[in-house]
Amino acid sequence: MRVLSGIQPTGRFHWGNYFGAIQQYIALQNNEQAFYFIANLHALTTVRDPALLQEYVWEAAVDLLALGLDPDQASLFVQSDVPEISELTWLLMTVTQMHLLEKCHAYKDKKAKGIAADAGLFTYPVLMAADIILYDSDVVPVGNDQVQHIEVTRDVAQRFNHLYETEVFVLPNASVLDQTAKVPGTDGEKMSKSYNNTIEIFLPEKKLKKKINSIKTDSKAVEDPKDPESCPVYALYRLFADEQHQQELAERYRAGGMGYGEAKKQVLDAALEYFGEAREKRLQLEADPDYVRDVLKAGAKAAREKGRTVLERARDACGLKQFA
Ligand code: AQP
Repeated sequence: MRVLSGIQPTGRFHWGNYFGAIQQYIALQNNEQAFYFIANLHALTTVRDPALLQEYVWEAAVDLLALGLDPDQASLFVQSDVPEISELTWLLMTVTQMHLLEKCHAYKDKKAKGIAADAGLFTYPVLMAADIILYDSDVVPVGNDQVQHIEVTRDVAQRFNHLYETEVFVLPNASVLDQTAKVPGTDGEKMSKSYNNTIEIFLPEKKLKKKINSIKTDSKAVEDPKDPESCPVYALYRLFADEQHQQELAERYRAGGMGYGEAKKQVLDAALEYFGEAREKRLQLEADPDYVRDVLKAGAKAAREKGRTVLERARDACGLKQFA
């Protein structure tokens, strides 16, 4: 089974990215082949500062390695280091029907929130389809918000196969973890960089505490019984705690006598412990930039090797004969 996923360097990674996607990257990395990439071409639609984009790409690579991505098992690379992706995007663009893109909710939601939509944002699912198809990917680990885009990928790949009467592209499937497919942010809505409600994984402890304290709750007094199921603090605690600890906290919610401040403190302690090892690993990686660079180079080489074969198949299928 071939696994692939990408993550945008549009800021530092947050708990939603980790529990929705990165956690799966690590769990699936020992498959036949696993490709994980930092989606800097996608990020161009939101990050317009070149120095900042480079910084985010670098931090993304260090974060992923610190969180457990193992370059001996999976290839980690930067999207723009595989130029084949842009050519395949164009080939796919020519078979993508407008109505498929018009109904994509990521685009519709951002537009509804007043975020300016350019052609890059509108056609993002086609670039994403190319990202996936270029490596004959079978499985794409993602959070809930990306499932629709995988459906678009399947539709586009199928249409290409149908139009050119060949099984040139593999049809991928999304892999989604039910429990963490939509991690809530500090306001209870989906945690998302563009909604300004994220809790970043590697925030320094003081800032992390401040962020966790900003999670919105209702105004029930300390002595009141509370409902864990409708509380974002509890939802976030569940990410880190085992079944028994989850139940203990839920009982304390229902019994009353515990304020939200105390529950938030439990989230903080659990998060610090959960990511403790990754924080230490990150410090080591920061001190060894050559290692990180070598990982990205080797990852891009492996990705290009595979990508070239698939692009060749696509070029042949649609009649792009090479003369030079
Ligand atoms: N809240 C979330 N819960 C579960 N999974 C999530 N993902 C993102 N937010 C959540 C998953 O993380 C992967 C990488 O995300 P991305 O950065 O490529 O795209 P994104 O969904 O656009 O992330 P953001 O924070 O929501 O960024 P903006 O605001 O720029 O759109 C994906 O697999 C995604 O599902």
